[in-house]
Amino acid sequence: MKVYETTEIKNISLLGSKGSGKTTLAEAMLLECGVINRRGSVTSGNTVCDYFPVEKEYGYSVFSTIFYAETAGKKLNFFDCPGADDFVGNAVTALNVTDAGLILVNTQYGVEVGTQNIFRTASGLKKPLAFCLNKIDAETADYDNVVEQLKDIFGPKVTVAQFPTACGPGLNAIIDVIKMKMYTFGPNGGAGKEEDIPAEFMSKAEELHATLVENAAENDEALMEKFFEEGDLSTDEILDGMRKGMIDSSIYPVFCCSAEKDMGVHELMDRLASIVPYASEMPAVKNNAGEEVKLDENGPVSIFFFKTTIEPHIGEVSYFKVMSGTLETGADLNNANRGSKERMAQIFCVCGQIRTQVDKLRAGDIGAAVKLKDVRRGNTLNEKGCEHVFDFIKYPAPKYQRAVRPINESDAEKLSEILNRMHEEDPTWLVEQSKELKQTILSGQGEFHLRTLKWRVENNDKMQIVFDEPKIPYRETITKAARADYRHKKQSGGAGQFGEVHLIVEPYTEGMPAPDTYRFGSQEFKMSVRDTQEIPLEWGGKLVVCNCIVGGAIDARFIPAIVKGLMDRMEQGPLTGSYARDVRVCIYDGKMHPVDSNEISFRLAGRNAFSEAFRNANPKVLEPVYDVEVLVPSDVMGDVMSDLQGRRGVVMGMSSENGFEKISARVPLKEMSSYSTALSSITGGRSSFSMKFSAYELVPGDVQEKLLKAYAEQQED
Ligand SMILES: Nc1nc2c(ncn2[C@@H]2O[C@H](COP(=O)(O)OP(=O)(O)OP(=O)(O)O)[C@@H](O)[C@H]2O)c(=O)[nH]1
Ligand SMILES: [Mg+2]
Repeated sequence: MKVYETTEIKNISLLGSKGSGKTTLAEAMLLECGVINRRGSVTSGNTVCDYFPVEKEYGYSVFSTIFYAETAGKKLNFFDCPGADDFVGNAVTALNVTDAGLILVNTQYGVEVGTQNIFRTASGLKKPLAFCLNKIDAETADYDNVVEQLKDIFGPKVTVAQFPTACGPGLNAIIDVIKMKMYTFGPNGGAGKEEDIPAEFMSKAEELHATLVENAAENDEALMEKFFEEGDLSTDEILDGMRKGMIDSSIYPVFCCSAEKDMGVHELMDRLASIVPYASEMPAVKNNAGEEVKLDENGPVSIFFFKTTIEPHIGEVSYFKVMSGTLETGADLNNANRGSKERMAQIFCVCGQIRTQVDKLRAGDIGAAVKLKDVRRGNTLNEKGCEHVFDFIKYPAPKYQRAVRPINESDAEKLSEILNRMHEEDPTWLVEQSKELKQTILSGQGEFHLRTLKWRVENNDKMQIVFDEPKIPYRETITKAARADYRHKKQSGGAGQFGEVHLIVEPYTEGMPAPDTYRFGSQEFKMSVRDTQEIPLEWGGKLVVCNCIVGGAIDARFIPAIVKGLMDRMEQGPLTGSYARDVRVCIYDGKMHPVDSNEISFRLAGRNAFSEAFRNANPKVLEPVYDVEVLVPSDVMGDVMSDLQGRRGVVMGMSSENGFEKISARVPLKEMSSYSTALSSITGGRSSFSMKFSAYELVPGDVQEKLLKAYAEQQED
């Protein structure tokens, strides 16, 4: 295989809603480039890109698959990304290492929520984007209508570059308004035959051509001038203008094809080779030290591993991008993250599972290595003397959680290993051993996402696992001041135990004034603070302890033991056993015994005094509340709102965004556990949502009662 120069490499993500035809298009591209000579299909489970058993089983992509196409003297590296929102992590990775995204739209359905979501993700990363309207051979495809929809939603930068002469099963020609030519196809597709545009399509083509030329020229003064003088531009000038416009997203070209019939695929690849910006034209990536790292093939060798997988029959495969320099077979590199050394004994270019060994890969290129010694996803490897570390991929927060456990308890340790390995492969699967909830919590992007993980554990690792409802991390706090004394006294045989603690508890808020005078009934308690200890709690909030002991009622050496006693109860709140937070305690009096006082006595006295005071201080249970954002089509907006209200949600706002309604609400976590499934059934899958922890808030009285009752019953058991 030819060694491609940096200026001949273009990296492109294939994006779009689930089922829009990305994997099918990839297969057609590979056929066009001669990588395969018989194409597979997603339904038969024999495509190059969907090669994992789980993908064959389900009939959709779960992972992004890398392949390349050599066309028009260029090497186009593609990432076939899964379309389902649940697997968005793959698209995020792909977008971060590619220079542009091609968003496929299923012309049968038009713009879907998945189209919108990926558009938002990609444009958030400032990636150049083009659209490809696929499935124009389908009975119900209406090309012009979908183009109008694209313009309505994504604005006037949407610019038609091609259109079919007729959609539907009779599809046999596409008109390209860049070159002003028609391409006709035989029944088996392939490269189209270039012909003149027939008279009946001429005026439509000319009109679209004029808009295209204007939009392409807009970003280049020289082109603009020429366009004004001559009223037109050459094909090369248009392509050049389109490429420049792509860089700052001032144009979204629209192409079309039938991936299934392989019509327009050849022409699409050819145009992409011209209009996708060169990596060197895009803003340089910064290393962790904030320095821009130019894609210089003569620079020091630095490669970034963005993905590792365990592949059938091979084991670990690690994928990387050459960030700088020219990587050669046999290079000795340093792993900047792990401090280890690694020899790149073999390097490959890949098309799914098909690997081609190469000698060199230049800056900007994508490669793979197998069975490396010590390389994890996210690692940077450098040649001697180069110290880059890259960490530029930011993944979305999880929005679906389940507790997970093996059916066979003795598998617990093995399961934890498996889950950590799965997280290595897909960073949007998060695993946490929650000490608080006494559960292993698995978080991901949706039910679908976790279901594929379960499938893989059960089928690849042969371990049966179950998902449970995750417990809710409630908190406890108090809402008024209260006072309590406790004397711990024990006389049994030898040395006795004695400790007495008097304390006041009150709600703690940041910046509150120092304690002064408290009144309980007719009694007044005046504090003089000797010293204050602020303890930030691992689970959020604070415990603040003021030592207000006067006249040596309790020795200073016993204070730490009392604080330990308070912490015992903060860790296991008196109401429901949940963590307590935001309490200020003034220890103001007590008693010691010259012989029997010791640490354990004061720890117990502190713990019990605190429990009693806490119960008298109008204690409340707090629950985590999340900010939830839901995107839905307007026709189901009412149903989605009433469902949210049924979940104790408070709607904070509504707005329209690119043709969809966006609802912002605050909803308790307890009510969100089955949300992704419920939302999907209300909207027929035409929706998406995100959620982010907001704050702890008091639970309503009836909910608190239920929780207290449940805890009391559990304690009795
Ligand atoms: N009629 C028609 N069907 C197509 C075309 N392209 C893809 N399909 C069919 O659409 C279905 C989905 O295609 P895929 O290639 O799996 O779609 P995808 O975008 O990779 O889907 P995900 O990986 O789940 O996001 C398959 O049954 C394909 O055969 C096309 O151009 N025309
Ligand atoms: Mg796919």
